Amino acid sequence: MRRTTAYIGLGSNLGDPASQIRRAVRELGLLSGVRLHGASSLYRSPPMGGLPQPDYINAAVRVETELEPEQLLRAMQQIERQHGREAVHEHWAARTLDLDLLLWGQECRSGAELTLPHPGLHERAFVLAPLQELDADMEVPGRGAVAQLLQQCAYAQVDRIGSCYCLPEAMRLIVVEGPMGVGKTTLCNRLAAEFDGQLMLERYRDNPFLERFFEHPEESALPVQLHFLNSRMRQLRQLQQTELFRQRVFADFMLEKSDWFSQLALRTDEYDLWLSLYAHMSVGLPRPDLVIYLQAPVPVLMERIAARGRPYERAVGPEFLERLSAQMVNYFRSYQGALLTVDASHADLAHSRQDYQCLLAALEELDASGRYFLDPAQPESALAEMPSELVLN
Ligand code: PH2
Ligand code: MG
Ligand code: MG
Repeated sequence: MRRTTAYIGLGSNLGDPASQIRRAVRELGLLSGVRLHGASSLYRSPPMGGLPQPDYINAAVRVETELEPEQLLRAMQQIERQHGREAVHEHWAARTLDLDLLLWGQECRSGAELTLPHPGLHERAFVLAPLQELDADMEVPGRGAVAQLLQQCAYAQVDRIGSCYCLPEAMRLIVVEGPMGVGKTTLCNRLAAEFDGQLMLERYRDNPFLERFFEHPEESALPVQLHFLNSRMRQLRQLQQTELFRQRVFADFMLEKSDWFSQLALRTDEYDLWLSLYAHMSVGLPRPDLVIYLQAPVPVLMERIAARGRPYERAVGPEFLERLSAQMVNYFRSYQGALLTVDASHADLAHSRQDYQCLLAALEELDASGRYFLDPAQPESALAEMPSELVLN
């Protein structure tokens, strides 16, 4: 079956525009012969066209479709009708939902029912900005690069107001965990930008004992672990004292990380000392509302570590990574709390918009106590409840 990449613009300025758009995005993804590959953020702009009416919320989606342009258009019109849009309305009047077929492959045509690319596309920032977000290098057939069109645009006023995806309100502290090399920090950064959250990142470079550790591991293991523990706890305390989660927080570590590493790195007598400090210092620190646990096999981790070339990571060998991974698997097997285990061995959450989008869609579905499993590289397999007897990795 031939598949074509198409882009659809969404707009609304009546009722609750943001939720209309979000709902329509889901509905487009459920059309048969259509697969959702990406949704832009939501953008607000003043109404173009001169009629006095509320501001618009706009977005765009990228789909892969087996449908011909006319078929896709009819399916889109069906969704518009389901959203209470009247079939006949004043030109450019306010509307609950407007779906425009912007691009269908490289198709260029002009007709009464359908013109491709969409005739207004190249001069409207509220269309170009979401398109550029979906594909920064996009070329609009017959018009040129989307980035340049956006710069030249007359209707320039458009503001990103937030993600097209919603996180459950109660999820204030979201932790991305996983072994070194799996992509925690990158994902964390991406999520914080997506949801306008605050970042809380591990400060491993500040650990003055780390350098010596690689030369004399026996001597420096304890101070290394104590420094990490102290630094992680301070960050969590600070969070608790100052912001108290006014903003959502995305962290690339959880406190237990200290324990996983200490168990591996310390002698038994050292670990006992470390543990007794840990046990009473960790009381009362904020707990994650959700842990996104990224997994990948050790060879994949080694490859990614080699590619990013951080010296302290390079010193870590495959045996250590095996043991660390096993430690985490063991910990999360009996973890109490919302947990999304993500198979990151084939998915590229840092670069693939589609894989990342698959994760965002999954996040919307979570509830506060569930255990879930997701493989973004298998888009057909939706979010699954985690089997109770799961063998991870
Ligand atoms: N759509 C219109 C008319 N005017 N203005 C903005 N800002 N956004 C729209 O989507 C829009 C509009 C007719 O489809
Ligand atoms: Mg329109
Ligand atoms: Mg329209």
